[in-house]
Amino acid sequence: MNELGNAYTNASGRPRLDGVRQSIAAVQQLLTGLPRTDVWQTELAGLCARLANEEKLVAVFGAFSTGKSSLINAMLGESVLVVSPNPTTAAITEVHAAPAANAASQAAPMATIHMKTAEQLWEDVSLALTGIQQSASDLREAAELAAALKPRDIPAGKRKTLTFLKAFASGFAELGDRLGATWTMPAADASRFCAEERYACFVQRVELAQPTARLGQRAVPGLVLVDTPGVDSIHRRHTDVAFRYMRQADAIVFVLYYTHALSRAEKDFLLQLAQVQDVVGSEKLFVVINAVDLATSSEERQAVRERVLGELRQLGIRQPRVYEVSSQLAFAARQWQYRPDHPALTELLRTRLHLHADAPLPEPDSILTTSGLPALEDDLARFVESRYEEMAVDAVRRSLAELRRHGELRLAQLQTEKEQSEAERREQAAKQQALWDRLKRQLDVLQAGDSESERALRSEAAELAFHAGERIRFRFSSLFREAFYPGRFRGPGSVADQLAAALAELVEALQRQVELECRTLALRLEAYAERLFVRDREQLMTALADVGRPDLMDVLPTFAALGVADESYRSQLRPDPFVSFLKKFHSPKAFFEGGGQEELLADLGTAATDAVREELSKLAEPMLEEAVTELRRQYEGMWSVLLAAGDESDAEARAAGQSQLDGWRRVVEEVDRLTQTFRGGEE
Ligand SMILES: Nc1nc2c(ncn2[C@@H]2O[C@H](COP(=O)(O)OP(=O)(O)OP(=O)(O)O)[C@@H](O)[C@H]2O)c(=O)[nH]1
Ligand SMILES: [Mg+2]
Repeated sequence: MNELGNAYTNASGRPRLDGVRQSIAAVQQLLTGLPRTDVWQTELAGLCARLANEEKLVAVFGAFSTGKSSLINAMLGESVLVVSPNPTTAAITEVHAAPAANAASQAAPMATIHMKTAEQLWEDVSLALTGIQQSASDLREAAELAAALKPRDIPAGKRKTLTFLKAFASGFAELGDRLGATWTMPAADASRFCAEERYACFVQRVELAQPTARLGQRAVPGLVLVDTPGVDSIHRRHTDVAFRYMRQADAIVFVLYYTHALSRAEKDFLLQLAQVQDVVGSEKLFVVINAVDLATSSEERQAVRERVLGELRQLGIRQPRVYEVSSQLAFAARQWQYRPDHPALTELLRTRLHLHADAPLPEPDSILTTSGLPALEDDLARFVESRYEEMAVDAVRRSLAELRRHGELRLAQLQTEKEQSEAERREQAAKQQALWDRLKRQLDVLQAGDSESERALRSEAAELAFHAGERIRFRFSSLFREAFYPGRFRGPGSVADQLAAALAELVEALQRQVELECRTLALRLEAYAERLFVRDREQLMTALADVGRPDLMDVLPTFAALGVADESYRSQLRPDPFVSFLKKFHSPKAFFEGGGQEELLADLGTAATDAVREELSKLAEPMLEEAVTELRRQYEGMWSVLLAAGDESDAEARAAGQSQLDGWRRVVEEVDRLTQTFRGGEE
């Protein structure tokens, strides 16, 4: 952490940030009179806005029914989200500490519903149909088809797909014509949009305004708690959404259920998170083992904790933070403070605390501590606030340092211009011309598709795809064993069907791995492209200073995300090419005890790795082309804008030389003064 970050995060924080904001506004004011400072003014205004009201996103993930909604309710101390033993939360629900849009003046808590667009819903529906070997030409036809589906038409492993299609069919008449819409309604009536699948499957996101939302003792300004559907959901869109939150959220809370093992879907989620953290460089995972009230002994609880820690480290999570929590106990303790005579509450508390019917209950605060929730809340609050302040202060510090450097250059430029002889002026002009000629040549090379940056991006993509393939190859044997496990062949049904089901599951697991790796690849490719662009932009700035035109630095655009990391990547891998390998399966006994399993693993492993590599390159190719085109566009933009600006006469700027000199002197002085107060805060 930088020194400045320390100074600002150790203290109470907020009032200091307010002071910083005022000072930045003062610098911004000084810049208004100076030409070509729009970029700086916008940047400083952006910083001020960020300091004033930036959101702090805490996203809660986990498998079905692990207690994600219960945990958020416990944090709120109120029953805001629907909780049930059956799969419940079906749409992303954001609980905003600040009133949601349009709801500010309402007395009752309000909810804003954002519906999926027709395209988004179509993607979900057509994917579900493909999964059961059906197809339709539009949503209406799909709804009719889904309404007529019978459970016996559906393969055994596809029950969730059927549930989804049935929900879609039953909600279509009511909601089909509201796709793409957004509206606000009383939160009390909105729960069906979060928790009833036949409504929720049309919904992209629900925002709830809960002005009292806080983390334990602390009101966290801008706090948003995000409740999500289970990660083992059939909707691949959920995985895309999860990925986006992984990048954007300030903290991720991952909820495990005390009595459940870490499932494949849970591991995939954590694996993806570990890879994202690797690229964005922040460790923001908080793992919660929920329902620890179900522990039968402290040794057992300790063993569960150890196992979870071990698994997390294996998945590449470097500094796992693990919390043992009972959401139910915490929720009951908070409720009990307001309703001390409520018989159901006291009974629940006794059960969860393993107390006899007539035993006295401890104080609510002590129960709350036992629940483990306050420890999580305190750490989360501290983490998101300090992370946010650290980032905000760091951004301010970097902007100011940059502005100061720029001011110095401008002052030097203006001073030189004032004192320059005619001969010197001509010499400068020749240097500038040489730079402009070079830029024109670079632009030609770029447009011919032969630039150094493009070649570098292509070779990086090839390298990344290779490593993605390798990682899946390493994971293959565990994916294989998870699909071809002994229990699978014990039940009723023909061996042929069981084998087909095992293969289908393996191929689905491979699809998920391919998609996971593609998202990571896209993220790494973006990061690489950014490094290229930033490097070249900085070189250009140095060149501009060298030819006496630092004033033009401000027209250089900054890097804009390429967008490839936000796209959906869908693997089309099929079981067909692998079916012939199953002929080697003679009997479960020969398979599991006679070495058949190892043989199939080896053969299938080779074929599957090849198929995976092919699939990866098929998905990565358009991604790369898009990245190349977009990066080229950005280089083009940077160089063209510069060439155009250089052609303008700077006579006007020269004319006002003295007043600009004075103006920039004041800016540099003010920045120095501000930087000085930062330093003062450190002592
Ligand atoms: N014993 C015990 N049960 C809990 C605890 N927290 C949640 N549960 C129960 O677990 C079940 C699932 O809780 P939810 O909060 O709906 O879980 P969820 O993760 O939001 O579930 P989905 O939205 O369906 O993915 C409910 O029956 C809860 O009562 C806890 O701390 N202890
Ligand atoms: Mg839920």
